[in-house]
Amino acid sequence: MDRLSLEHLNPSIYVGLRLSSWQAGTKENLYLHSLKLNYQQCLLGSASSGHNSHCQAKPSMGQLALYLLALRANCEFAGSHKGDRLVSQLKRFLEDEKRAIGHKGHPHTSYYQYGLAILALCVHQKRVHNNVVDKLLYAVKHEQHLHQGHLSVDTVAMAGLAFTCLERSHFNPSLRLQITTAIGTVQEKILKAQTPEGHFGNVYSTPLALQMLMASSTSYLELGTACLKAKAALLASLQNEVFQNTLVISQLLPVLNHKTYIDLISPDCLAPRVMLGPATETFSLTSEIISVTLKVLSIFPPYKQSIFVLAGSSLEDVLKMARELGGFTYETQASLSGPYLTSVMGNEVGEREFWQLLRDPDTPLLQGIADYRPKDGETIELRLVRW
Ligand code: B12
Repeated sequence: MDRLSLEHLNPSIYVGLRLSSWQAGTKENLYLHSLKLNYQQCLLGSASSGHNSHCQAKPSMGQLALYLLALRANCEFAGSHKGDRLVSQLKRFLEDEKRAIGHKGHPHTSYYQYGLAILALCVHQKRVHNNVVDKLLYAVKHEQHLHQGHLSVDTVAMAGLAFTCLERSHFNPSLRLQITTAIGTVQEKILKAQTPEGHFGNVYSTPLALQMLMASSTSYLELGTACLKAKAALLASLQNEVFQNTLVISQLLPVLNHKTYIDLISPDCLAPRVMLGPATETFSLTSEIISVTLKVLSIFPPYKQSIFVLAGSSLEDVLKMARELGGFTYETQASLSGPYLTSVMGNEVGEREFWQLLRDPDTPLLQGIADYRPKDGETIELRLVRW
């Protein structure tokens, strides 16, 4: 929360904190204030101040949706003139995405952001057309449209949260039956994705999956054991310091407080929360040198190089070192999850392509370049793939 530049402002952090059992006093108000300034300026073109030059990129549909969730987390409705314009913008985004799905078979952004946008409008008691909801219903039913044929637990969980809000709010009454069926389908898919350790999908999709199950379950008995097992697995992961990324932590905090995004329909802003102490940073100083092999086979000629870095360095440190040594270049883009790798050796990603991070032989990493810390002797591959 100390980082108030637009690059780091993250509405998801505010939502997570407000739905947790912790509070950050005046810092929280300042953070929401900065969110409002930045999002209004960048999205409404700031007619009052006449410039929006510090907005590097306009917030995406999903970012606008998260901003609206942040307002609800503070018990505000987007009722003012400015709020109404933001709601209209989000509805327009959704309409465009609906058309993209019609033409290309998938949205420009992702079904994750599509679900998030429906959820955000819903908690603000704003309705969307049946045909917008219909596209998400279809995608959940025919899952291959969601994620390269694989089930993305995060994406179905987000869709499930959106459906649960619509059902609770009695919106889209003519789709009621389909919405209820879809909620059941999502629950089933999440439960089926439970790993032997108890995670739904992987450790980082478990917080959203649990939110979905907790919010939608009518009979706690039926979901009880699976949820308990998942919670135990999460607590174990917490002890092992697996949660480093602020965005995933922000999705986890509500769950630890028995809350979900559905609570934003009527949030309890007076619930007592415990004041957070000052942040303590732990540094592990070491002078041990490790070797990490970096390889890129998606280009010609292929690149393969051993890089020497201090033990405990992140993959981003390895990439920086490789660049310093020469013969390797890369670019990143700031996102709510941290730096996202967009280009390697001048090869920018095209539409629905991404630079996948893998550990040899063929294991996709579960963390981004800033969070993943390779071990001595590891080989990391950067691979340009379609999704
Ligand atoms: C959609 C999605 C993708 C899409 C993004 C493309 C697109 N046009 O949407 C694809 C399939 C390409 C993708 C790739 C990756 N993803 Co992803 N992704 C998601 C998902 C489902 C939603 C993100 C989103 O839209 N958020 C909402 C919008 C409003 O926020 P945003 O910041 O503006 O969104 C952008 C970033 O999230 C970025 N992005 C997507 N994934 C990741 C991962 C990291 C580490 C970073 C820094 C950025 C990033 O793409 C979004 C669109 O521009 C999340 C699920 C979740 N629980 O958050 C996982 C999630 C964020 N991804 C994850 C991972 C691990 C990855 C990869 C590192 C996998 C890999 N081994 O290569 C790569 C990124 C590699 C890189 N180049 O840096 C993890 C991160 C866990 C963690 N500890 O931080 C999550 C939580 C999924 C999970 N449960 O494992 N992802």
